[in-house]
Amino acid sequence: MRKVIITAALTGNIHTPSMSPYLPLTPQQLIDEAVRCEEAGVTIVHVHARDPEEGKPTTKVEIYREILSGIKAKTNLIVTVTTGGTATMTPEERIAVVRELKPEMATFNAGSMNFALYPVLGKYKEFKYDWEKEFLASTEGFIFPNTFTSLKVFCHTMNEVQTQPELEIYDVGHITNLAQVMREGYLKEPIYLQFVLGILGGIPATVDNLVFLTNTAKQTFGEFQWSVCAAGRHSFPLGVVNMIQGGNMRVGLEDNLYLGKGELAKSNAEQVEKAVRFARELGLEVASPDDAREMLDLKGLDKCNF
Ligand code: KMH
Ligand code: ZN
Repeated sequence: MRKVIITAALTGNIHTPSMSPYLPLTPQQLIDEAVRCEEAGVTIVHVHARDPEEGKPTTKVEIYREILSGIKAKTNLIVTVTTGGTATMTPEERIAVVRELKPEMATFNAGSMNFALYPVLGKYKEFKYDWEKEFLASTEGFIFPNTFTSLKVFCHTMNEVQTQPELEIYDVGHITNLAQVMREGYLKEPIYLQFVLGILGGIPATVDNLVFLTNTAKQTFGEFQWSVCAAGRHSFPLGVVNMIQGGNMRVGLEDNLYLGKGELAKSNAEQVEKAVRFARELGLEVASPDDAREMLDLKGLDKCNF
């Protein structure tokens, strides 16, 4: 029976606290969510940290350390740490969390793009914290910078500390970018791709586009393993299509706050339970963290620095 990797992206840096009371914000809430996700059968948790006071995304390595060591103390989960950073950070600052904590996996965003959230401002009238409105509005002028120079900085550190990159592809040109850094010897096989569909600035979330991305990646790389994460209501349908076509699935409140139409998910674990049900209905077994360590050739928790 084929084993499928289910990832839960616990909080991200897109959604803000006023959008859902269930969005985990503090280190303890993130650790508790990871434990609940493991109980629900998840394979990997993807972690962003937030400032515990106001829930604003933070890049402080010490907060990451608290979250990652808390998750390690209570679970056997693989953690994929974000390197998305913030608008003003250099690539060296964005990769600092990987250099310090040496996780098994970390994100690797494969190209520059507009990354806009401002249209949701029309949906929310009141915000709990001042920063939320300003942050969402500022994305109208935001370019997510991932130049070839920064891709090489990310590769350099990840190779050095043996962290497996999860290669985030938001549009078809990002596959070309990865092929180029691979040709130049910076990126090594085996590779793990995450197709991200439905971001305003990236490829729209449709089945045709997912198949197009998968086929283009197959023509470019040959063998690889991959997952999909799709924004909002597209999360479950495209996740299921991807499992059918041989890939893996990511869920979580980072990408989608809902469990079904109009129903907020009360925890990441509710979405994991739903993804596990879909996988089993398709005759797939969900990979344990140790299965995935083997499938993705990861170095193991004992080699992390947290
Ligand atoms: N937030 C997703 C759209 C990262 O953390 O570096 C993509 C993501 C990237 O998860
Ligand atoms: Zn993320």
